[in-house]
Amino acid sequence: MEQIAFTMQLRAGCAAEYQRRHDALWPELAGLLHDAGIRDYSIFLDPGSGKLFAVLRRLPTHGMDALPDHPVMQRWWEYMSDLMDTDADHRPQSQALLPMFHLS
Ligand code: RM4
Repeated sequence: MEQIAFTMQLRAGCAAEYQRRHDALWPELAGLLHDAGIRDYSIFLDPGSGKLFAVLRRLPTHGMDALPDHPVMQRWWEYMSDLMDTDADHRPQSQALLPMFHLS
């Protein structure tokens, strides 16, 4: 399985609410991400900068590229958009990270 990582940007003062909403992640969103081949998805926060660090594994057959077109994904992004830096369509602004080291 491939592992990828990316960053997103949380707005100041939004950490507790961001965590609360993820603790109550919609079952239909969890199912959507799982069906798209995503596994072991974690998001960490750098409290000083508000930078969110996301890391996940995905199956070789993953369907992540189609997620932005899915209504549940779009609803989640709109729901989260008051907490995060987003594009005009509510998609969180994200920066892909380059793998530099791995020890298994
Ligand atoms: C984040 C962000 C990501 C989504 C996760 C589940 O707040 O919206 O795009 O994959 O939640």
